[in-house]
Amino acid sequence: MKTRRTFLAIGALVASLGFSALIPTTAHAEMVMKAADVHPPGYPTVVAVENMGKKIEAATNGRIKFQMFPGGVLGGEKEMIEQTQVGAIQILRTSLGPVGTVVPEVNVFNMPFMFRNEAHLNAVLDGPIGQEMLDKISNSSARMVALAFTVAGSRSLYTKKPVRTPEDLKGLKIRMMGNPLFIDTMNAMGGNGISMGYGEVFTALQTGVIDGAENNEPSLFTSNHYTTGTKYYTQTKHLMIPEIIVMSKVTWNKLSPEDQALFKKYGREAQMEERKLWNDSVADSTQKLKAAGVEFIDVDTKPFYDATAPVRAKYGADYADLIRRIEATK
Ligand code: GTR
Repeated sequence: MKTRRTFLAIGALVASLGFSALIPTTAHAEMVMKAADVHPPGYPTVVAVENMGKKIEAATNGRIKFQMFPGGVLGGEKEMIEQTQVGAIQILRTSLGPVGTVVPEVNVFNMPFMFRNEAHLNAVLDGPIGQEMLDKISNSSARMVALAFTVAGSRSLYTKKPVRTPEDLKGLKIRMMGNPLFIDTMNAMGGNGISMGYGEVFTALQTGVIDGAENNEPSLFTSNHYTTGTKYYTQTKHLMIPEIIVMSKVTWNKLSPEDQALFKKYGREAQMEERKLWNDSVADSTQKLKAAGVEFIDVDTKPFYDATAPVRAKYGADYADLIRRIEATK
């Protein structure tokens, strides 16, 4: 009798609130995952993760969905990694740059001039070495499960004065991502590496705290850094750093094996989708940067390659076998 009365009461409440609002679509509670990225809406990585979320939502009948927090609203990459580790962020797309401070082996991918070109990088990421690296991150103490890679082209220098040789970098303060490897890289290339979060670079360029930075075309364009007077974009292509989509291990451990498999499957699809979006985005932002007066300077990269040999020797010392396998990848 009591149950029946409760049932009727709930029925009346449902009717007064509108039917769909209170009727669960499945037997399980809904899980809304916070997904985060430093890049703005529309950026290839943001779109790829959003689409991954839509596929997962469809495959689970709305039981699991993503809520995207783009544009670094949840913090810089270092802070977002920390939040992911404790489970405050569930899905994160981050460069491997700052991950190298947490999982040292990742620094092999972060070394200057490690990959011959983008085709070489893609072959490494899509093959067994890429999978091993994802597993390495997942099995490390980093408390994140690495689901897939995204790509970010190559990073070149942008400065207020033209740079053509390592000598031209002398005395210039260049912002690098937070990882000692990158400071060593810039110092070896001839400049002064300054570690700073992505979100602070615009003001630092504007106020002259730094003289330049380095990044790929879509980042240079969408961050508006080029509007601060850094109109020389020197094609050093010194870093080709992969990125990853990770899930907090706290969240991962709450999922059924079936749901975990869905994340791996749609993560891989996001990897492939982002790559297409990426190529279009590079073409589009290159054209827009040039139209805005940014000068792309072609340089001989050999002096920069030679200058950074000690960095590869230092960070690669413990991983000679892995480096040999990467170099042998066609
Ligand atoms: C971008 C990358 C971001 C972030 C940024 C930076 O190319 O996609 O994840 O690492 O560079 O320089 O901080």
